[in-house]
This record gives sequence, C-alpha cells and structure tokens, in this order.
Amino acid sequence: MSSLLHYGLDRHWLDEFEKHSQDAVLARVVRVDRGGFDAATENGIARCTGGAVCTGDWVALDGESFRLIAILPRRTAVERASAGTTSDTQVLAANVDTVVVTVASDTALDLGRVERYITLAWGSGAVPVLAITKTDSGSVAEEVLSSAAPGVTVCSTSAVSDGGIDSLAAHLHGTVALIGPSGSGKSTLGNALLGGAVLATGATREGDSKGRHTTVHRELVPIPERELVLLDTPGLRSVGVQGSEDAVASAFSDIDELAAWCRFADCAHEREPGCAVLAAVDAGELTDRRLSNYRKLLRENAWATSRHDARARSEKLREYKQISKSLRQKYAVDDRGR
Ligand SMILES: Nc1nc2c(ncn2[C@@H]2O[C@H](COP(=O)(O)OP(=O)(O)OP(=O)(O)O)[C@@H](O)[C@H]2O)c(=O)[nH]1
Ligand SMILES: [Mg+2]
Ligand SMILES: [Zn+2]
Repeated sequence: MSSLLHYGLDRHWLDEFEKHSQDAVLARVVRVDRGGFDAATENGIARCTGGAVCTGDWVALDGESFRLIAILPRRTAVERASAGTTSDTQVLAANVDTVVVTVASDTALDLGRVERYITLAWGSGAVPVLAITKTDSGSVAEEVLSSAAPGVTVCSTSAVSDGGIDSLAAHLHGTVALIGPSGSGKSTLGNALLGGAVLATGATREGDSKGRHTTVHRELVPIPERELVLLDTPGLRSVGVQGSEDAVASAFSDIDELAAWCRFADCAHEREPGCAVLAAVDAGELTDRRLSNYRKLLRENAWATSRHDARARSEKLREYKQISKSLRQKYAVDDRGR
C-alpha cells in the first residue's frame, strides 16, 4: 500500500509540494503520537519528527532525516475548542472531505449532542453525513435526526448484517473522518467499509452501552476499492464548538432562515414582537429544545476568539445576510404601506 494515490493525492497537493526544495519528500500524516508521527510516502510508511502536525496533514519532509520541513496549507480542518480554555482549538483531523457523525441506535438519543457534532462538522469545511449505527439492536428514526440536521444526509447502517454500508458509501467522498461518541460504532463501521477487521473495536459497558475509549489514536487508512481514505478517531469526551457563527448557522439553517423574517434585524428571539422564530415554536414547527441549544452554541461561539480565516468568511456572509434582510424588510414595509 505504498502509492500516495491511495492516500488521496491529487494535483492540488502536487502543486503545493512543488514550492518546496527538490530534496524534500511528499507525505501524508497517518498517525501522530508523543514521539513524532508516521507518514505515508511513495516508498511506504516513514517514522518522522518535528512540528505540530495532525492526522490527515500533507507535509514536506527532509528526504534524509524525515524531519518535517513544512505542513502544506490545510484545505479543511475538523477543530474543537480545547477543554477548559475557549480560545485554544485542537485540530482533530486535517484535509477531510466528508465527516461521518455516528449515532448509535442502542443508546438513548441525545439530539443536542448530535447538533454539536454537526456544527463541528460544518465548521470544518467538509460535508457532514449522519450514520445511524447498530440498527440490528435498536432504532432511531431517520426523520428525527433529519430535523436536528437540516440538509444533512442520514443513512441507517448495521455492521452485523452489513445493512446500509454500500448506500452510506455512495454518499462518501475523498477523505472520510468518522466522529462520534465512544462506543457508537465508528471503528466497526470503518471495518465494514474496509471489508475486514483492520481497526480495533471494543465492547461497550453493560447497562448504559457507553464505550470504553477503545480507539486511542486518530488513524488514516486507505480503502482503495472504494477510492476513499478513512480517518478513524477516538470518541470525544466533550465537544466544544468554536470559531465561526457560520458553522452554527449551517447546522441550524432552519432557524437561520426563519430569523430573516423577524421584525427586528437584531432580534434575539427571546420575547421580541414579530419574532418569526418564536412564532415557529408556538406553531409546533420548532422545538424549544432545539432553539435553546442553538442559543447555547451561539453563546459558546461568541466567547471563543478565533484565529481562523473562517472568521473573515463568516463576517462577509453575515454582512451579506444583513443587507439581504434589510432589503426584504424594506419591501415588506412597502407592501404594508400600499
Ligand atoms: N450489534 C451491533 N453491534 C455493533 C455494531 N457496530 C458496532 N457494534 C458494537 O459496538 C461496540 C463499540 O464499537 P466500536 O466500533 O469499538 O465503537 P467506537 O465508536 O469506535 O468507540 P471508540 O473507539 O471507543 O470511540 C463493539 O462491541 C461493536 O461490536 C452494529 O452494527 N451492530
Ligand atoms: Mg473506535
Ligand atoms: Zn426573532
């Protein structure tokens, strides 16, 4: 498995790599640990040192020492706010094209947590997909998940009966990161996609079916047969979202769209007259639970200071939305005046 093509190499990375010295070696980080990292090169996996790399990064290495020369600019990054501080972020996976969020059918459904994961996924720049796992041992309605993640494809899968794996795969593209709580079946799903027991999996606890944090490293594994590269991750204990209101707006696009119809441009959807969001709650079209989680995630975002350039993008988007909203309101006023 030495060809970098199996690890997702494309023209873009070759062009980025050309900017470095001729003695440099192109590689993709497959695993990071305390002492350094493993990277796939055209001649196999190399043990490398130096730099704050992340699984999924494309890097230029010194051809002799395998020391890091440079991290090629990331196209996407799955980032969460580090526990404790709000200004620090941790990159969980780099250069991911699809983020699969796993939701297990054998544990109690926590929609707030799903919304967090989906916000994290949208914030990465990759496309989120929701995978319901273990459908042989429980059930979660796809419609319920869809309402918590508008615009996101939802697939039901079972690794035991092989159900839904190919239909899920049809929605996957490029580098696919698996994220979700411990025990939700990420590695098992990864193995089902791989067609063999490559990734370690572990039994969940008796009683509450919670995971035991079996996967401890983020790991990149090619699936040449499906033209995918899999990035398995350990279950997260906490999911802090940060960085862009943009991601929250995408994860809550239903509320975002409603908000454009509120009477006041700066409506906080608390108790303002003419609030279209509260009207939707009254009409039973939006749950109180979802609205309060939306507020909570927005607050978290406001606290976090972002050093990400997504910031500039989201400001542009906000500005644009503000303009289109005031235009809409102007016309609404004109209509009433007539
Ligand atoms: N019945 C059934 N069990 C499953 C299925 N998928 C996973 N499991 C079981 O769920 C348990 C946890 O699966 P893992 O794949 O290790 O979960 P994980 O999300 O990778 O967990 P961490 O690595 O701890 O984050 C294992 O005992 C699996 O055998 C499924 O489709 N059906
Ligand atoms: Mg695992
Ligand atoms: Zn409002």
